[in-house]
Amino acid sequence: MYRQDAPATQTHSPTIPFVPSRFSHYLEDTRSRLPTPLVLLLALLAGCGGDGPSEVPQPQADFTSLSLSTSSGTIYSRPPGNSAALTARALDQNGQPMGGLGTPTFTSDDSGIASVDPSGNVTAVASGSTSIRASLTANGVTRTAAVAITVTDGATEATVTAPLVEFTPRVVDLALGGTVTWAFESIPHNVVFSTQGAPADLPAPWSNASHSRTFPTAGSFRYECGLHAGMSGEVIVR
Ligand SMILES: [Cu+2]
Repeated sequence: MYRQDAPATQTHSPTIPFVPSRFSHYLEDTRSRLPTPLVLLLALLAGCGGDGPSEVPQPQADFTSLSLSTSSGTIYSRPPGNSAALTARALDQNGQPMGGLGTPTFTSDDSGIASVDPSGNVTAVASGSTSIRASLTANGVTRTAAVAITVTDGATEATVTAPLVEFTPRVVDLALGGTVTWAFESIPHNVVFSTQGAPADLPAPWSNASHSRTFPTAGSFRYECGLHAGMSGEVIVR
């Protein structure tokens, strides 16, 4: 009957005006933030004649998000490559950077894996995965961002091939005490280290075979092929 109908219409009626009113409010906001060419022209004309500071209307920027320079990254547990610098930018509703909102705070979910200083410099502590978070409160709102950080010791074993006249990969990242195997195909090559403290050379040219060297000390060890000028590689041991 009548009392049954009334609640049914009332259930819907509050939402119908609610949505358009919010929407039109949003449109109004957007319009006021985006100056039309006419407004800009008027502003320029006003600026020409005026002797005070320019009165170009500033679109209202809302602090909408915090953006980090990367969303994920891998660093090594020991140098080189054991740190990374993160930068955080405040962005407005159009994705444009906003200045003057202050400095974000950085925190590490697990400082036993990676630490972070107040400037956003991340330093590896031990192998594992964690997240570094940035947070900035400005204009009454707090925005956060996170980056997934992996800390790795490097490989304990690596293989370098040379199907043509290039070592592949040219640079090997090796964990301390790790082993590199050079596996050559039909083109003969050799391995002659040019860094002091490197393992013994593999001077005799060989093909269709492989030879290994273990790296017990940390450092960057460069080597060359004595048969092909400019054919060089590097083993970075951490
Ligand atoms: Cu070679």
